[in-house]
Amino acid sequence: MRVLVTGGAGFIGSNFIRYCLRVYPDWYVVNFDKLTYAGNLENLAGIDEGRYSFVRGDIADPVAVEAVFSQGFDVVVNFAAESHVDRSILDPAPFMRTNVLGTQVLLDAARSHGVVLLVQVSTDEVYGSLEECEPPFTEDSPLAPNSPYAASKAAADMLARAWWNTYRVPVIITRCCNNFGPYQFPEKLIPLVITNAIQDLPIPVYGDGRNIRDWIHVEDHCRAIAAVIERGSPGEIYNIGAGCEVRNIDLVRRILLLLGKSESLIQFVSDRPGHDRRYAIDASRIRRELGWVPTRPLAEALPEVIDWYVANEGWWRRVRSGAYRDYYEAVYSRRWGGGLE
Ligand code: NAD
Ligand code: TDX
Repeated sequence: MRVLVTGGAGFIGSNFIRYCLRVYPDWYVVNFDKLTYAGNLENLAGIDEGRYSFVRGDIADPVAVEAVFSQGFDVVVNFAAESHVDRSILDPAPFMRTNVLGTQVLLDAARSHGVVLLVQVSTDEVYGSLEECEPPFTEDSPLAPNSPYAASKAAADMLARAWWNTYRVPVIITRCCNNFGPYQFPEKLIPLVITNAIQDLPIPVYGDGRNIRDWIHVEDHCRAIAAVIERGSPGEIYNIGAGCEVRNIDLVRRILLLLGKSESLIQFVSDRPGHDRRYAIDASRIRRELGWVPTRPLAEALPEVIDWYVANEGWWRRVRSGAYRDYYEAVYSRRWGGGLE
């Protein structure tokens, strides 16, 4: 099977590519990525290139998308996005271009090339925020996005719905909760806390720290997307979650404890504007219909993920210092010509 993965140089996309090449010996994967600040080819270093290749390009550029689609694919998985809520508050424009316009360009290409399936990787944030007493989000919960990021992802979901209903483009939307695992860009909470704590730097906790997130190991998310590809129904939406709800402050304290660091590193800072209080996902549909179950709960997997960041200090130090851009330059210009923006 030929699979086009967009955004495969980011956190979840790179884990998905590694997972697919390991588990499916008959899958051939092309990674189409713009290499924004979040795209890091080092995330895929050492990968066997017999069944994998990289194409640099922008999902919002119809000419580049047409060129890559003309290679011919059965399945497209769209991970490409601007993904950080704080950045969307500072500057929403790139979120609209990539997350909304980019999805439209991919849907049009999927339509004209007749792909078998397009998986639109969405997020629980499209449902907005829950009170502590409310039940978790189901696929039927109303969309109520609160940040520019969440609004752009909800808009993309609406496009996917419309392209299915109008043109019968075979699209499936997945909505996953907060991921953790190796290769996560250290602007996100868990790798930020781990890498700051290792360096004895202050750890910023927004507001009162009592916001709740529902955490899933990235490999469980990847297995869920693979299950959707193999057994999902076009036109459907599948929530993905592992049922591991934790308050931010409790998570930060647990990481500090596991690293043997002092809680005095914690600094409460001003809250994120429009900060969603709680996310929680009801994943019973994907469990029931596709037989998927999460296997790496936060409590068990967190120590191992912390160990990964401890063992891969060179990786995150190059990301934090910006030196990973040099790796791009060296690899990119040697192999594909041209430089970075
Ligand atoms: P990430 O920011 O780590 O990676 C995004 C990747 O997309 C990068 O490699 C980047 O270079 C690429 N990209 C950005 N704009 C592009 C464009 N215009 N054209 C081509 N490539 C482009 O993000 P992530 O955390 O891996 O998230 C992947 C997807 O999963 C996103 O769609 C996100 O909304 C969704 N998601 C993430 C989480 C999470 O907890 N991280 C949870 C649920 C859903
Ligand atoms: O420094 C911080 N301090 C802090 O208290 C950071 C970066 C975050 N936080 C809080 C904000 C959130 O309540 O931690 C929580 C998690 O924050 P992020 O890691 O930025 O994730 P979140 O905003 O929940 O969004 C993530 O999950 C859903 C991903 O970034 C999205 O791409 C995904 O769709």
